[in-house]
Amino acid sequence: MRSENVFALQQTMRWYGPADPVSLQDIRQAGCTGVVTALHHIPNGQVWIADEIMKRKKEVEAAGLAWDVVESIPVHEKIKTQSGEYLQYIENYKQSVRNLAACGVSIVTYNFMPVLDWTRTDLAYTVEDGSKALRFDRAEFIAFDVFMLQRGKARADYSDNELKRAEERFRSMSDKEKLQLQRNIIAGLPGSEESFTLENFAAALDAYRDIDAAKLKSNLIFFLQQVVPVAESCGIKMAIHPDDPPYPILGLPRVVSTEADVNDLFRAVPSASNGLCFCTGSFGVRADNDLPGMARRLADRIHFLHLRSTQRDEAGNFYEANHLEGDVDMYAVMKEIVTAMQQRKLSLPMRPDHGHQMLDDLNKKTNPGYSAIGRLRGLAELRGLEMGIARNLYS
Ligand code: CS2
Ligand code: MN
Repeated sequence: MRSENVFALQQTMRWYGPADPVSLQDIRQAGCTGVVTALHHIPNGQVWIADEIMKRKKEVEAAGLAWDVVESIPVHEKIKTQSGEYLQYIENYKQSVRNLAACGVSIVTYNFMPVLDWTRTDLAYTVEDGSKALRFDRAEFIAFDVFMLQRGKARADYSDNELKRAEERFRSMSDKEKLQLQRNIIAGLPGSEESFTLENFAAALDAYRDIDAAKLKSNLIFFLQQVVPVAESCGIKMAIHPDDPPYPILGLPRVVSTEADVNDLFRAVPSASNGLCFCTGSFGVRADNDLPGMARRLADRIHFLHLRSTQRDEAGNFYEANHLEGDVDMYAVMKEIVTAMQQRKLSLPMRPDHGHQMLDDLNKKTNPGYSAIGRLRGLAELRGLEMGIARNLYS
């Protein structure tokens, strides 16, 4: 028996807009009821005007899908560093939030990672079955930091052993491989709004020379104190995406990496509109993040879910595993989510986050992590897992 009263996940996929090689029809056929998208053509910091929002919304709806979740309205670097015109950028952010609410969009995802959004060293790592995954190789990352970027204080961040391994790796790489590594790290993965060359990257890092974790967190709290009341008054839920990977990189502080970090934000601005995008793949890279426990304890403030898994090793490398494999106990996480939705009496939007490049997609030009078939596989598995758990618990 299927119970009418069970609250189920709203299945979505990210869609990068009209230029995305994955079409709205593809997303619909994957079983989604909605998309998660952003107005990527509007430069970072500018107001999203209602006309542009409505245009996108109508396009999505014409394909039989809904647009409830924005990912992301980027937070301008000047807001993160509290410099220059940052107060104006915060005003612009508020106006975008108001305009989205007026157009019927209800959740805004964003992140507060300095300079770089999500970071990987390898965008086409071949796993045993021949599909391709995104991977973070610590030795290569250190090689980039110490030998290519030649960041002044870099060596102090790593052990002698790590430096030795990084140097060996660097020596063994061809010029082509070095260039590819540099591109992978700083040229900007899909969804990140910034793209750098080696020269302007160093300048971007330098803007943080006097900003430690405490200062960055207080800048984030200031931003929330300004934006959350506006969001609350117009019915928007803000959902911060955690750091990926969830620790400081390249000397830059990162402050949304653990449950304690999230609780600091929730305590500082205690409004339901100050919420979380629970990304299991990002949080899951730290062995000390208890994902099912976080899903349970943070439940009241989780407004959006990114479900995927990673596989880490002792050397600090990780790759994106199949959605039900790897280090994330997806069964335990899903059970908490299904239970929380019944308690809160609501359906949460989710997306399978990234997926492997596989099957026909191996011969196509795809956005790393965002090819259709790998995400369809992840979504289908997650959907089955959810249904099994929900029927077992509630029918
Ligand atoms: C990435 C990011 O890890 C991820 O989910 O795809 O683009 C992420 O969506 C943004 O950092 C959220 O603001
Ligand atoms: Mn994510």
